[in-house]
Amino acid sequence: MKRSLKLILASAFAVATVSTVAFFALPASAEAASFTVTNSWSSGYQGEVTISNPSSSSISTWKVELTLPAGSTVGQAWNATLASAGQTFTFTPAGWNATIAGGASAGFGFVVNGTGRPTSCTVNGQACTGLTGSTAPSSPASPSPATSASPKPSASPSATSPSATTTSASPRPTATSAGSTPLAINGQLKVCGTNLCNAAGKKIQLRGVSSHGIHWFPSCYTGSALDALATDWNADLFRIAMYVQEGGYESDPTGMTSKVNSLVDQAEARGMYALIDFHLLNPGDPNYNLARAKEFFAKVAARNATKKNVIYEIANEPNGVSWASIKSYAEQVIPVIRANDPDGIVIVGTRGWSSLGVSEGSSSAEIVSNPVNASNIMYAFHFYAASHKDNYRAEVSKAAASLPLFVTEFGTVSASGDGAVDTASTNTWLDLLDRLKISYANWNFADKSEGSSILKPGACAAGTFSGTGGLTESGQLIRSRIRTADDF
Ligand code: IDC
Repeated sequence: MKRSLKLILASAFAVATVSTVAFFALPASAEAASFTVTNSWSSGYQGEVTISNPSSSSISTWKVELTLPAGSTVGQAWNATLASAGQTFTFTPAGWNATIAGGASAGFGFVVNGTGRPTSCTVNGQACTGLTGSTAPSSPASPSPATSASPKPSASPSATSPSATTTSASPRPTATSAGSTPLAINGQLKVCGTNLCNAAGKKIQLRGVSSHGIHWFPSCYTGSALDALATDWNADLFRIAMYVQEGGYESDPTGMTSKVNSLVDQAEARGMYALIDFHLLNPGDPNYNLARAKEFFAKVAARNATKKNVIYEIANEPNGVSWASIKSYAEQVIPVIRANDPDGIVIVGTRGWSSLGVSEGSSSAEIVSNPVNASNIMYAFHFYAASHKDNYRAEVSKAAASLPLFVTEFGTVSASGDGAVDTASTNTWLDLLDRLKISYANWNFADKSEGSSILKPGACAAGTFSGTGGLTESGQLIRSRIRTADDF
């Protein structure tokens, strides 16, 4: 089966090349593709294919074919056009990503309904890497918290960075003379036009980090961790990622609510803003959790109503669901918050994993033409620097002219949360966000062994939070960006 499929693909490819001149100059093996599973759950999974062009000349189009075992189908794709014949799913360019420059890469993603992994994956007839070869369902992705057996990083600061003692003792470098905390300087925030403004009406940007799932990494969210974020990192913002599924709120509403409240207090005591993240992910339709969201937000909004440091993020990453459904969810949850905490800013997740719709083939236009009917709200945008590049940046630049945006989560790595740090793309992104004064929180402040972790495995148990000794490559990059002076 596999062999004959390849033969068919090879001849299809030969036909396709007739009209694509740039292909003629290429060796047959110029394109390479890798398949990865970026998320999985009991009834399906999310995959990504990255197509690389290691040659020095550009290629003008591409075609990826995936074969899935019976019982599994591709439900949707983004950044690609999907066609299917039987169990073979063909992905061709979305329109804007056909050309891949020499040395560059392009990628697309998709959701599989069913747990069978591809039995074959080819790009322009060449086999992809990264196939598991197994059709067995993988267990749902879940992190394993670091144990005390994990290797402990050295506590000594690196030669190129100031030591923890020096940095935590130095005054916070702000643009004001107060030498005070972000919260003391800015007070109750509000949305002004397409920006975030402080109590005095000045446009500001908050920069900080997101926790990982707070139920998985309690030793990463201690008083000394938050001290380091406030005084060594000069972070303005701490996002409290409360998973709803995967053992989170759904399993322990009372315990999770009190963990969130305690972290709100800890951030407030250090003068940082706290972003309460209702971290829904799978299922991607927020309405699945509507009753839980109303119950949770009624409680946290009432409890924290008089605080000035709380921002509410009501839906981490809606996916596989229309903007109309997300908007309907938002218009039911926001009144619950407003009834309890009238002046708290609410951030609404957007379609396609908070990609403003781009990752599901849509765009911010669907929000601009049909915004959430509420005031003092912002819209979430998420990116992972190694996966989401120029076309996403272009969308953010365009959307920022009409919509108040908040990057409540981003990673320096691929959308899987793992892999290599893409320093160039991260810096390009953060330069753009700085220029547009868009606030951001980096995923993630935890010490799991994955590329997006800020802390090295074992750093939380060891309490190595200040300085750079306990930081991963991603952590060092993010700390260096966040600790520069704010423009408050
Ligand atoms: C990832 C974590 C990983 C965990 C997985 C499932 O990094 O350790 O096993 O979730 O819970 C998101 C999500 C965020 C993901 C992250 C990386 O908001 O929960 O975290 N990501 O995949 N959206 C895009 C990427």
